[in-house]
Amino acid sequence: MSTKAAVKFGHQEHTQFMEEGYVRLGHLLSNKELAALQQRIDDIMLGVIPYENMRFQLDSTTGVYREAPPESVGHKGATLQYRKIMDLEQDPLFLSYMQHPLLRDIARRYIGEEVSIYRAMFMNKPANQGTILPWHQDVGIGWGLDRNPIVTVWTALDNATVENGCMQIVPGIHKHGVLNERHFATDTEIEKHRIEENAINLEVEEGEVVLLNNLLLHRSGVNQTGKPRRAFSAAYMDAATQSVATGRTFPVIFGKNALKSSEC
Ligand SMILES: O=C(O)CCC(=O)C(=O)O
Repeated sequence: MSTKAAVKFGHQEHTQFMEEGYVRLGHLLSNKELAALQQRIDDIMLGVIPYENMRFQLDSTTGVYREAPPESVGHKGATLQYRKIMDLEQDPLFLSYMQHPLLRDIARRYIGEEVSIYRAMFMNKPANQGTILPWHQDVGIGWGLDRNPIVTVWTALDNATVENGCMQIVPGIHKHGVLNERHFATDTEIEKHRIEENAINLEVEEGEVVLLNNLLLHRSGVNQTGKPRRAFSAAYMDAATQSVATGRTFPVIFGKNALKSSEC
């Protein structure tokens, strides 16, 4: 895929990623490529492009995380009210994006030659809806992996603002390691690390790509606007990473047995 701007990952980006646990990479996609991904995800939600083996979760109607319907394999009906869709590596357009040369360079730098993907995930805040996602890190026993991934690539498919439920992050918190093995931070941990005082809003433009350390604490709120806030997030990890429960490995994105978008 071609790039809209000269995006690079050099010393400055590496240093910010190390020090703050995140770095804004700019726009990797041309307007046309972004429009194609936006259209594709809507087509998947509406069942125009059917994927029965992906995991789908409808959004909550209350905004409360624990009240969102369960996520399970299979389409749940033609609607734009999805909260989450996983396993998007099955789609050639998303797979091709995940295999962007810059993302390959970043994966090579932090992970190595053989790289798999834990969850190629659409994260949606439907218009005037959305679910509060509490403070959490993308690591720990709750993730069920035999090692913690380090690198997540989060891409805004729409402008993300405070009004529509952009992510909030706590720069530098990754240096404290795993705060809670069960995924969500407790009130005590939030207080101890002065999370609310140190949090910043990650407002970004559509198409912007953010590299996140999986140890970076983040959260997001509801969407109070009449338009969706769509995003795509994928955790890149060592292809040897296994599920603790089943021993299975995950779809390979770079390396010897990497998926090919033409085969999907
Ligand atoms: O997009 C969001 O609101 C949150 C995304 C997230 O938690 C993730 O990518 O790990």
